[in-house]
This record gives sequence, structure tokens and C-alpha cells, in this order.
Amino acid sequence: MLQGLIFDVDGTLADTERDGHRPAFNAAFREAGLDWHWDEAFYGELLAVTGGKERMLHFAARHRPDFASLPDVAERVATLHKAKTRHYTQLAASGAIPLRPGVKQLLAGARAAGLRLAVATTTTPENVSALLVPALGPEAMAWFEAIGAGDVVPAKKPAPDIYRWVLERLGLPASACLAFEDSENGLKASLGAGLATIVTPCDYTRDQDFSGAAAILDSLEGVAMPGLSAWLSAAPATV
Ligand code: XBP
Ligand code: MG
Repeated sequence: MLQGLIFDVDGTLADTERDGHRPAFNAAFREAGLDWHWDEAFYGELLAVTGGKERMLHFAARHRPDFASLPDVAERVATLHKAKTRHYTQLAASGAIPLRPGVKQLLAGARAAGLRLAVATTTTPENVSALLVPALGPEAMAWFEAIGAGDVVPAKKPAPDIYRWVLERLGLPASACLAFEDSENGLKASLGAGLATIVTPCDYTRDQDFSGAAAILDSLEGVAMPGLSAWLSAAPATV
């Protein structure tokens, strides 16, 4: 029986990457006096690497080897990431990044139906509240019993760790939950944790491989409670 819904954040609850995270990275680079600038298309390629710190290290290793070979490169990237997160949270907290269609209604309907809600995301924890509070109100964070975010697990998506971390905190089996994702990396993570998954691709992920998804939808608009359980029965064989 369906008991819990577990939501990815970036790309799923809101389309945050192109006009949210990307300009935040570029603002941090400018502030640090770096000649790094990630344009829309290039950022789409970099999204293959989840995690902002990992993404910057991946970029430096391939395009700024002098920076990548600095003895304190990890500290420098951590400092850049703190600046980037400051820029992103300011942007998100201003309400500049709306939720995707149908998300607010689905969350409200799930709560009214007594389903338990959680978040499983690669992004930094403060980015979650900065995005959700302006959109859902000051109580928004209390709607989610577990918020698995960022470095709380050693291996980020496509590893299943973050979803396993959330299931453990919910105390629910994967067979009683549905996951919501937007990307191939995210789907691999949720399937790896044995979760039936609904995918709502966004512009950056539209052409990715969503094999194994219980459903691939344009958006969550019109996705109502009673129908969700039908997708649970499409769950993958538990791993
Ligand atoms: C998307 C990510 C994150 C964001 C940037 O996470 O991979 O790294 O792009 O956020 P998800 P940070 O789709 O799992 O929500 O810079 O805080 O990592
Ligand atoms: Mg995502």
C-alpha cells in the first residue's frame, strides 16, 4: 500500500538549474576573480556530474588543470561552493524560482491523504528551504519527515545512497513508496534503492534514458492522489 512519496528537488520540484544554480556558480566565479563562465549549453553537459563541488572539480580537471593541480584545490572549491550557495539561496529566497506545474497541488493532496513526504536530493540542504519556503510558506519544511540532501551521504546520485538514507529515516520499505525524479542520474539512484519512480523530464534532461521508470510525464500537473497507487504496482524488482 502506498505510504510515502520521495521527491528529488532540482528539475523535479522546480526547474532550478539553468536560471538558478548556473548563474549562482557564475556569480561565485566572478567574485573569486576566475575566468570561468558556464553558459547554458555547457552547463547542460556539466550536469552529468551531480553535486556542485564535484561539478567544479570535474570542470577544473578538464579545463583548468593549473587550478586542479593546486595543493589546496579542495579548500578553494569548498570556498567557491559556499559563495555559490549564498548566491543561490538569495535568488531562491527572493521567490525567483517557481515550483513546476502541479507540484504544490500534489504535495497538498498527498498530505491531505495522509501520505508521508520526503526529499532526496544532491543539492545542499539550505537550498531546499530557500526554494520551498517562498513557494509553500513557512511551514513547508515540516511537511517533509526526512530531507536527504547534499553531503549527508558519501556517494551522490546515481548512487542509491540518498534514497536508502531517506527510506531508513522514514522506516518504510521501498515497496511502499514512490519516487519523483527528472534525470537519468536520479532515476538510476531511485531504481537502485528499489523505488518505483515517476519521471518528469526538464529541458536539460529531455533526451536522457529513463528505462525502468513507472511513468514518464510532461509534468505533475493533474497527477492526483488516487491514481498514484497504480504506479506503485509497476515497481521494479526490489534489489
Ligand atoms: C541536482 C544537483 C545539484 C545541483 C547544484 O540535484 O546535482 O548538485 O545541480 O546544487 P538533484 P549544489 O537533482 O538531486 O536535486 O551546488 O548544492 O550541489
Ligand atoms: Mg534532479
